[in-house]
Amino acid sequence: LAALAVAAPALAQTSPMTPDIPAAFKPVQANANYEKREVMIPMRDGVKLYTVIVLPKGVKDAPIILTRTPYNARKRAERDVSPNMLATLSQGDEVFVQDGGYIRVFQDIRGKYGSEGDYVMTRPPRGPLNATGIDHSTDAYDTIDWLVKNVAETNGRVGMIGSSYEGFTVLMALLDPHPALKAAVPMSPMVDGWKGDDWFHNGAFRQTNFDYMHRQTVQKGAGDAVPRTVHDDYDGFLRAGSAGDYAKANGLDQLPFWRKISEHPAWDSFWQEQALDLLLAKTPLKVPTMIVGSLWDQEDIYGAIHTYEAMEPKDTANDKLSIVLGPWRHSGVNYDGSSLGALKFSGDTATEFRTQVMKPFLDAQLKTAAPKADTPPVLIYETGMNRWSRMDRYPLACAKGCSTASKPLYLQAGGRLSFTAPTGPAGFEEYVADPNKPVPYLPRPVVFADGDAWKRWLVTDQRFVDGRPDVLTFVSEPLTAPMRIAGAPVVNLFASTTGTDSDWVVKLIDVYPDEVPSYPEMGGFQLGVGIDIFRGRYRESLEKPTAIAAGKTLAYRFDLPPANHVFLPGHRIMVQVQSSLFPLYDRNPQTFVSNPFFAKPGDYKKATQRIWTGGATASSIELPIVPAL
Ligand code: PG9
Repeated sequence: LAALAVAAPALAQTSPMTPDIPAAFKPVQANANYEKREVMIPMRDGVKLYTVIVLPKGVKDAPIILTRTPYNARKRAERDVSPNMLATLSQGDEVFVQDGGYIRVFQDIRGKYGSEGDYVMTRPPRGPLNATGIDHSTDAYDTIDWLVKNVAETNGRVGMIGSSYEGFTVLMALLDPHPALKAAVPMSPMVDGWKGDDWFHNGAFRQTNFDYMHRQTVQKGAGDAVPRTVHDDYDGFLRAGSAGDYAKANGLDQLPFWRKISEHPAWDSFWQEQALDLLLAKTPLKVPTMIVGSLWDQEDIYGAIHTYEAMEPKDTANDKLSIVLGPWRHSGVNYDGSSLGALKFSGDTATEFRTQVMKPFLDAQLKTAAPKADTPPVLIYETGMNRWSRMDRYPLACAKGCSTASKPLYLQAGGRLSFTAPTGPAGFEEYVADPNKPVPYLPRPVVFADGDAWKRWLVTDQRFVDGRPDVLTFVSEPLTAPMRIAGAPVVNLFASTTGTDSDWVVKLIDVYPDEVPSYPEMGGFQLGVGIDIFRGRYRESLEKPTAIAAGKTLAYRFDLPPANHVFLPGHRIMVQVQSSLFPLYDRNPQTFVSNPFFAKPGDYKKATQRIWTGGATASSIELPIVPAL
C-alpha cells in the first residue's frame, strides 16, 4: 500500500489564461496520401514567392504541373481539408491525381496573398511599359529553375496550366521559356483586355470589372466586391451616371488600376504593348502548347482563338500547337461540362476533354517514357449537333485567305434575312436608342453577384428583349437543311445615327422550332451563337476615335466570336441589333466626348438609329458556311 501511495509526477499544466488560438496550427494527417510543402522561392530581384508543392506519398521521377495564380495559392491547393489528394486538389486537377504520377504546384504571383513584392494587374511584359527587368516570364523562369533543382522527386520536366488570369501567366511564361518547361495549357487566357477580353470589348467598357478590381486591389489578400445599396445593378449603375461617376462615388479612383483604365479608353500603346497575341506572334514556338477556350466565354472569349491564330504560322508541321474550344462558359473546362443554362450536351464534355485529350498530351510531353499522344491540331465542339469535330485547321471558312469564302446573309427590309442579295434601292429599319433607358443584357433584376446568371448570360434566351422598340430583329425562313458555320461570323453593318457616337450590338441567334417535343422548354428558344458590341467612335481607328457624322450612313465591320455551329432543319437564323447591353457595358452617351468614362449627364441623348438594307449599303453578316457532315 505504501508503495502505491507514491505520488504521480506532476503534469505540466496549461495555465487557464493561455491564449486559446495558437500562433500556427498544423493539422496532423498521419494517414494522408500526399505531402504538402510550403516554400518561399527567391526570384532574381530577391523577392520571394509563396509556393505550395503537393506530392503524392512516395512519388519518384514525376513531372510537375505548375499554376501561377493571383487567387490564393494556399486555397487553390485546398478544395477540402482531407487526407486524400483527390479531395485536396480541385475538380480540374483530379486528372493529375488519379494515376498518382504528378506533382502539383501553385504559386502566388508577386504582391498577392503569401508572396512578396508589388502587385501590378496583369503586369505588362518587360518592354516599353515595364522597365523593371521583371515580369511573369522571368518569375516563371526563376520558379521553374528552382523547382527542378530543389524538388528531389521530379523528373525535371514541368508543364504549366491555368485558366483566365492563370492562363495569362501561362502565356507569359512562353515569351522566354525555361528549358525545363515542356508543355503549356493556357485556358481562356486574358490576352487583349481592350479588344475582347475582360476589361472592354471593341472599346465598350465592362462594368462588372469594378467588383473585380475592388476585390483584387483594395488589399493584398481577398477584398470584397463594391458595396451595394441597390439590389438591381441596372438601377444602381443607371443612377450613378457615367462609369467614371460610379467609380468616384465608390472610392475607386483610389485604385491605380482603375485610373490606368480610365486614362486609356482607346486601344493605344498601353493596350497594344501588352497584347499577348501580338507579342507571341513575334516569339519562336518552342514549347508544345494546347490552347483551350470556351465557345460561350463570358469573360475572355478573345484570347484563346487570337493567340492560336497568331502562333499557328510558326507551327509548320502542325504538331506543336493545338486548339480546343468546348461548349463551356468561362473556365468551364475545369468543371462539369454536361450542360450550360438550358443547353444539354453529349455528356460531361469537360471531364471528357481533361481525361481523354489534355492528360494524354501532358503525359506524352512530361512523363518519362510515356507513349506519344494522338492530339488533334484542332478540336472544337460542334454546337447544335452536340459532338466534337476533330480538324486539321480552323477556321474552315473566312472572308479572305481560307479555301472557302464566307457567304453574306443580308439584312432585308421588313426584318427578313436572306442569302439572296437585295436588288432594290437602299432602305432602312430604324429604332430609337435612349441611353437613359438602355437595353438590359439579362432579365432584370440584374445582380452582378449572381454568379450563375453571369456564367450563363451568353446562352440566355434572347426573347426577353425581342420585340422591344429599341431592338431590331431580322429573321430567316425555317431552314430545310442543316447549315454549319465553322469560323468567326463577321458583322458588316451599314448604319446611321442622329447622334455623334453610338454602340452597335449584334447578335447572331439560332431560333429553335416552335415545338421541341422532347424538350418543350426549348420551343422557340433564341440561342445566341455569337453576341458582341462595337463602339462606333473606333470604326476608322481603334487608337484614334472620331466622331460619327450625324445622319451619315457609315460602315461598321467587326468579328463575332468563333463558332462551330449547326443550325438544324426547322430552325431559323435571327439577327438582333441594338445599341446597349447594360449594365454589363457602360452606356455610350451617343454624343462624341473626348473620354466616355467622364461623360456628363447632358451628353446622354436619345438617337434614331437606322440599319441600312439593300443598294450600296446592304448590311450583312458574313457567315463561314461549310458543308454540314
Ligand atoms: N477573367 C478573370 C480575369 C483575368 C485577368 C484579368 C482580370 C480578370 C479571371 O477569371 O481570372
